Amino acid sequence: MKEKLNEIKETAAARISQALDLKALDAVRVEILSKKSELTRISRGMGSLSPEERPVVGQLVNKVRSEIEDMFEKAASELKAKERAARLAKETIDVTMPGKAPELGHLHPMTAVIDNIKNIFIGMGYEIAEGPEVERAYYNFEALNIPKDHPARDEQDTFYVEGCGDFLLRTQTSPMQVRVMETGKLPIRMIAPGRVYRSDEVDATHSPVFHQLEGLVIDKGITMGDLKGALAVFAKELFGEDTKVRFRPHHFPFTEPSAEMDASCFACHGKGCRVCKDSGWIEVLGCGMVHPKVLEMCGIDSKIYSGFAFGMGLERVAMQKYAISDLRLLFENDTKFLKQF
Ligand code: 2NL
Repeated sequence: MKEKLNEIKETAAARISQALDLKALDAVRVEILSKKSELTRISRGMGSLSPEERPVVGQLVNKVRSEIEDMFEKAASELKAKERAARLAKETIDVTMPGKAPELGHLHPMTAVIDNIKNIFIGMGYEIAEGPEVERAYYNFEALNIPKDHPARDEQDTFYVEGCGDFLLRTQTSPMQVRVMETGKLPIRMIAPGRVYRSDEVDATHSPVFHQLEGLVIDKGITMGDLKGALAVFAKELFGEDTKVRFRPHHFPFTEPSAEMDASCFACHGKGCRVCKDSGWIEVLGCGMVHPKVLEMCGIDSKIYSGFAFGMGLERVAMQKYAISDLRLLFENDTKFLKQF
């Protein structure tokens, strides 16, 4: 019996040492220790032994079983350690490998210019008013002293909402200023930036959709001097401290008198270059004193209040600032172009 048990123990040791992984070891465990194994069979057969033999053999069987179980435990922990070491070796990360740099985005040049101009006027105490791009024809034209037969309406004739002649895509941002004047809250110091629409063919300087920014200041005693002062400060903030401005007489239906403002060229400081087309000046905006008729139509007493207004095309400002020669580049969203800014 003793030899038999020794043989079982040796077989177990040999089979365990052959198991190369935990799964194989489990299979060996079933073979050696399960209910159908030889060892179990010996334990079961103890009933046929004499009362003297029984405790001796029982002790021996239990000792062998416990020794075999210890061997399994030891082998299992060795195999576990081996498998873990192998997994760690396989999962090693080479921290010296070059990484994948994430692509960083940035503001579109139009957004950058709009933010820049908004911030200049916020700094001077102006409020920002934004409103509908589908507008009442009355706010877009009549309230701005552009009646039905006015020639300016041809130039700006635009996209009307079908079957609803009273609504159109706004051709300028002035309707927003009319809306603010109509609220009756005075004084007013505001800018209205946003998209506007004209029925223009696309070329290097035209687009049926573009951005405008208009400003309006209304209070008692506002004069052309206030207009010139405010816009000269704006030009310095936008183009640089040494920027000079000049005003040329002009005509707009909604202002009287009206003017256009040029700024000395920020690129060549007036000497003449590609940016200013050799003139030394760049055209920046249109402006004027708000027409008394416009004030009255918006419910403001023109004998007590006066004001100035101005408007500029923002694509043009962006093109000048970044020396872009074709407006279409600002709309095409070609990342090869946009990456430069
Ligand atoms: C330009 C010129 C201008 C205005 C816009 C305005 C608005 C109201 C009353 C009076 Cl509600 N004026 N806006 C005034 C003068 C010029 O824009 O060349 N824009 C691109």
